[in-house]
Amino acid sequence: MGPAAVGKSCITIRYVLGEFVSEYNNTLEDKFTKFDNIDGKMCKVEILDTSGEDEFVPLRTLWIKAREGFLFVYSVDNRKTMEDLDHFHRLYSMTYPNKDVPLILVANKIDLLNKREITTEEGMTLANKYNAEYYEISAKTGHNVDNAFTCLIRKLRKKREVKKSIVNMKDPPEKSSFWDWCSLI
Ligand SMILES: Nc1nc2c(ncn2[C@@H]2O[C@H](COP(=O)(O)OP(=O)(O)O)[C@@H](O)[C@H]2O)c(=O)[nH]1
Ligand SMILES: [Mg+2]
Repeated sequence: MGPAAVGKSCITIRYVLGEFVSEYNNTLEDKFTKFDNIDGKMCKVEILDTSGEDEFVPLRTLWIKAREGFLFVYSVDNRKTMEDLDHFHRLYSMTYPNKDVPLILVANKIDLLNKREITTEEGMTLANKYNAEYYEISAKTGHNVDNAFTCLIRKLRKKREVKKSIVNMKDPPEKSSFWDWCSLI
C-alpha cells in the first residue's frame, strides 16, 4: 500500500510478470497471483494492488483487514509520499494493535539517482519506527523487488510456524502441505 504514483502497480507487475510496464491504469483494486518457489517450497502469493488515491481513503481499513502481510511503499523522489505513509501506518496500528502482521517498508524508484530526495538513513529510521524491514528497490530495473517479496513471505511463514507450534502442543502435528498461500498487499 502507499500513496498514488509511488509505483505500487509497477512493483506488483515486476514481481508477478518480471517486466516493467511504465503506464498501468489501476482500477480501484487489482488482484494478482504468482506461484513462487521460496526456499524450496512453492507458495501461491496473492497480491491486492490498491489505489492510493485520496478518494478511496474509506476503503483502506477494509483493505488492511483483508490481508496477511504488507508492503508499504514510498518513492525516493517525493518526500510527501513518505510523510503520507504515516496515515497508512496509523490504520495498520489500529487494525493490528499488537503489530504482529508482517510489514515491509519499500523505498521505490532508486534508479532516479539525480532526483532522489530521501536518503537511505531516513528510510531506515522510518523502518525502525514501523518495526519493519527496509528495502530500496526499483520496479524499473527490477533491483531488489523479488528480495522484498521474499522477505515478506519468509516472515509470514515464520509467523505461521510459531502459531502452528502453539496449536501442536494440544493437537497432533498436521501433515505438511505442498502449497503455501500468502495474501499480501
Ligand atoms: N523511474 C522509475 N519510475 C517508476 C518506477 N516505478 C514506477 N515508476 C513510474 O511511476 C509512475 C507511477 O507508477 P504506478 O505503478 O502506476 O504507481 P501507483 O499509483 O503507486 O500504482 C509511472 O509513470 C511509472 O512508470 C521506478 O522504479 N523507477
Ligand atoms: Mg496503481
